[in-house]
Amino acid sequence: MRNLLSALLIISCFFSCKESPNSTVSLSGSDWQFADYSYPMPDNISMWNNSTVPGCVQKDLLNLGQIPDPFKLNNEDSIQWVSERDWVYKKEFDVSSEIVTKQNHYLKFEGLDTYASIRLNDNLIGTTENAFRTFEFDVSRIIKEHNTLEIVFTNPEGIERAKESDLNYTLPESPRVFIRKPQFQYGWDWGPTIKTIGIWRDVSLVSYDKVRLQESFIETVSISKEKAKLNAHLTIDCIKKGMYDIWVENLSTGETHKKRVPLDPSTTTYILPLEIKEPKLWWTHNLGKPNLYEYRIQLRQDQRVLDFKKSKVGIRTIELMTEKDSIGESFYFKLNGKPIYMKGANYIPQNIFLADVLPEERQKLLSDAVAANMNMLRVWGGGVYEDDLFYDLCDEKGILIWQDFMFACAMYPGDKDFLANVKAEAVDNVKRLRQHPSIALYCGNNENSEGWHRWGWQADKTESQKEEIWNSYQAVFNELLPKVVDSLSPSISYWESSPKYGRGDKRYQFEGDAHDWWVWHDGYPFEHFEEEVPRFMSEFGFQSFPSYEAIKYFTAQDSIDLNHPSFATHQKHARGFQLIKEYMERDFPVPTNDEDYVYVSQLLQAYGISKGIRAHRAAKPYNMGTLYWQLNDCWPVVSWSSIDGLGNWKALHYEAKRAFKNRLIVPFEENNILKIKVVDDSPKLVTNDIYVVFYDMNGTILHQTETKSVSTFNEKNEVVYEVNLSNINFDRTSTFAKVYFDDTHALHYFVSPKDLTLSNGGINATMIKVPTGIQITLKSETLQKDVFLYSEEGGHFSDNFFDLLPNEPKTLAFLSNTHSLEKIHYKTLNNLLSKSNRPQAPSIIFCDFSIPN
Ligand code: BMA
Repeated sequence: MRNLLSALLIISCFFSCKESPNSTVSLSGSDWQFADYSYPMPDNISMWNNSTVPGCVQKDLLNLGQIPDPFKLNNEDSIQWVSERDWVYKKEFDVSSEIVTKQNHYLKFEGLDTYASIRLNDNLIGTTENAFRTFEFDVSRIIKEHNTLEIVFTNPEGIERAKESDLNYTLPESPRVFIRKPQFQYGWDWGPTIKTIGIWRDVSLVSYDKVRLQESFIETVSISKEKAKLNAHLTIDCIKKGMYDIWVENLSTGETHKKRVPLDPSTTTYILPLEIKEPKLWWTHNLGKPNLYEYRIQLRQDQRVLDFKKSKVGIRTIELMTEKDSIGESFYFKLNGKPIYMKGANYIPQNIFLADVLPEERQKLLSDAVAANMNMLRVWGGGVYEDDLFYDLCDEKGILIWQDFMFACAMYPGDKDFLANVKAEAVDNVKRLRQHPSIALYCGNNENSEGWHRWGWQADKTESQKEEIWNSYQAVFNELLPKVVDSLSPSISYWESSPKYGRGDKRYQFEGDAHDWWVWHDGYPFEHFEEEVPRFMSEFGFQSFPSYEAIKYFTAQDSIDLNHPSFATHQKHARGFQLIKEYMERDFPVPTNDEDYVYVSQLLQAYGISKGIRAHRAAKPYNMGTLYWQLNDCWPVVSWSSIDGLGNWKALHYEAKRAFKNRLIVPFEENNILKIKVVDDSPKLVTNDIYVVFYDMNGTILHQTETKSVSTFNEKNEVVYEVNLSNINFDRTSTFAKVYFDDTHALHYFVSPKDLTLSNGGINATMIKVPTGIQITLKSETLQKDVFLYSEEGGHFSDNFFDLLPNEPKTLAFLSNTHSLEKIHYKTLNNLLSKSNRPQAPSIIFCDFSIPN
């Protein structure tokens, strides 16, 4: 579909006019060819095969059936040869005589992965060595009506080896550090090793006669209630001297600014001051509306539009506040002058085959982030600077982006060529992203500084080698990158490295952002999240198995078999299974049945991570953000994600949705006192009564506390309510407490899930077919812990992995194309804890109402 669209988008012609305007011809599509170009040459280089651009060699070979699906079984291992060879891509294309007669022509490549040399009609027009950059090559003298474009991709290995041997030491994580391409493709603890090669973003031919609007950036200069002052920075390439008109139209307000300018043949940047009266500010979706103003900028001459661009502008200020205070140093964001608590997750590329991500998949993932009440995502440094659509959607949906530069968990070179390459990459990408109101922060790298100081990387190095490596680090992350940000996007803060201090440093808890990997990597219990709360938690996580669908997909089996050999490549963490089991034994029953084990692994992940979220939010304003590791996957795998590689929500995503709501009630125990905090990120003040009811598992009230009037505005976020538990007679294993406040409530259990006394009554389910799927109402006479609904049919449950309270019916939807009621099943912790009494079949009442017309 995507390729069909780009193929159809042959030309962007601007309005009807006599003299033809500038044109952009898409050269993407499925009419490319590719061939193995390795030496010794295959017998017949004319053995060309069909290829699709954007894409990569691995995808093309897969489409041809020449390699097996690397997402399935252990096929990943058998496709490694592909990235060890050289490849050539070819496209023949015609250009209309109208376009060929234009003066200037550029071939524009938005993503070449990575070492490419490009020939047009047998002329070498350029070479590239950075997959993150956009390249333009002047082909004005070469373009014809019939053209042959050829791109040879050299495999990186030889180049990497040569660069490695230039140094008298080995850089940590070499050789990937020498190549500017997505670092996770060299293998990560949640991703396969697939070093793609090919044309991964669009290719086009840009042609014009007189002028071209090369770039536009509308910068907010100042904001008051009455007006926002903006500057439009317009970079214009002119090849024909003359008078031209610049029109800047605000399509949202109907105002147009016009300016006539004399242009000489050169590239000039004009700054045009603009204004918006009574501006509607851009807010994250949880605090207000993400208002956007749409602009159209045109270059005209004699009433003819020669070129134009459109952009959406959000009026907002965003600042990272790092100020010394009595504890250490703050780390929080101010949006439009107001401190804002960040809730979200770390984002990795949605598919290792980057060009495979469909627009609707982007839409879905970012809608899923909003649905889970996230207002920030961190685009992590081992992936890619995402495509324009990603940031457009974040702008529209009111999600802020913490943007890493693409460096992760390694030490990088600092020679002249490398620095020049990185500088060009940073300039390209900051220019591309700076218009987006969603951009909140640029961060130099992920965990490089922590790695250098804590992961033993210095052990085998001499003093002078250490000095050289650290100087290279400084040159990239403390000189080059901050300078680029400062010169191109000065209103956005730059942060050298995430985390600021590793967990071996005492300042971890008091300054900057932190990654808590005591939990998981160091095996600390989840309670550690409550014990050491940092100023901003930018990573913490725990693994779980993905959905049954994903497991069946990669094991290629109809049932769940956790001993299947394909887990050898679909669990990348050496101690992963062992850690899941150890943590499960602490807090949950450990099932012997594989399906149940997958279910409990997801409960465990949700239990641990939501414990962290609650602890972080309860520490507001000391702590001002919590981003868990990780939102999504790049293939089906056992990992830390809350949404699996097939787009299915794990228990964690449902739980994050609850824990990230603007208003969160946090009950916790200290010295046999049940203490309660009410955290509310919403700017609206609410005052209401709070009280707690203690129930047994059948819903009988054991105790109800006095009411107290409480307000959500509580600057220091103190405990607002206390219940002395020694005054109440209750059994910890068979009691739960429900805290009531305004229209929200919270549940509190007094023991770990595995120690709860749960009865094994069944659930009554009423199901009604509705146009969007099935409406389900569940009811039980006893508390049903962690109800998990699932179906063999594809679909999404509007709520899942929840506690069903005694005699409180709950209605939810199964959004699906299917209406087969008998394919919906459930599991509960009750069933697991009293396995011997497990009912043969759930007591589901099917009500097969017909779908209304
Ligand atoms: C963090 C990330 C990733 C890694 C994850 C889980 O450090 O930055 O590098 O995948 O931990 O180990």
